[in-house]
Amino acid sequence: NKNASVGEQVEYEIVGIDPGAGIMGLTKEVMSEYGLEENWELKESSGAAMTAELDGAINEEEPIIVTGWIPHWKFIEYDLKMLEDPKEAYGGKEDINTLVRKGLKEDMPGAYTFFDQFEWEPDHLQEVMLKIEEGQDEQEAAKEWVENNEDLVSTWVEGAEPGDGATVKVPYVAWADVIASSNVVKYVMENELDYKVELMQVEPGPMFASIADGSADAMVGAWLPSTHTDYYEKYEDDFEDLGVNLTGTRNGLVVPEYMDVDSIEDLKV
Ligand code: PBE
Repeated sequence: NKNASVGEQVEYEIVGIDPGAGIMGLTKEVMSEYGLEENWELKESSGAAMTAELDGAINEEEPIIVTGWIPHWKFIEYDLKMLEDPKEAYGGKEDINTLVRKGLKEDMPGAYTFFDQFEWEPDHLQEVMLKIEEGQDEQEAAKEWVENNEDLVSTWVEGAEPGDGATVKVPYVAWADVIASSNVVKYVMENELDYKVELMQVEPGPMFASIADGSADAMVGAWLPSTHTDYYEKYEDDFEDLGVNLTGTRNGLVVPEYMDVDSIEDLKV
């Protein structure tokens, strides 16, 4: 029914992802800032289930609202828009930082140098995400991207001592962006620096906790300053922040282009 409000069309449901994701907490705050907390519901799901639901809706040209973030392959695959957020309740543009455990510099100086120098652009990350989404093996996708971007990659490994086969543990959450970046890190460290990289798939809390307690070595998916504030502040004294590895991320509510809505404010009516 085209005359129904957006809320009625989607039954007042926003399709979210896993409950520990920063975007879930942010979305709850956004809902209360825009006065949506009474009528609307944020459904828990997962990154993969959310994109599957989006895909199903788009195939039927049905209305849907999901939590979304940039960079993400879904913006290449579909015609989507991120709703305007005039109150900047999602925090606007953010960065992704690299966090390492204390003592990494002394124990594995080459790995530390690599992580310190690792930095790329949203378009790069999006290319790798799309290859993986299209079904390419994660390490194959990383390999292909690295081979096409040797100049940039050489700046990451420059001056880094090889690891003589030492193992570096990298925790990651199964969000498309973190899967892609962690796999690129693994490919480069293993093929250009003689490290062995163990990727450990975990929940968001343990991703931060394992760096703080030293049971893992480095993570490349800390979204700051808004998305992961709570985790960051909780463990801040117990890790080393190596700074930005990518700049220009965004969180928001995302709908297909064919929906007649442009701003989060329009959800109120
Ligand atoms: N994300 C992607 C994560 C950070 C990386 C936006 C889904 C989150 O919400 O915590």
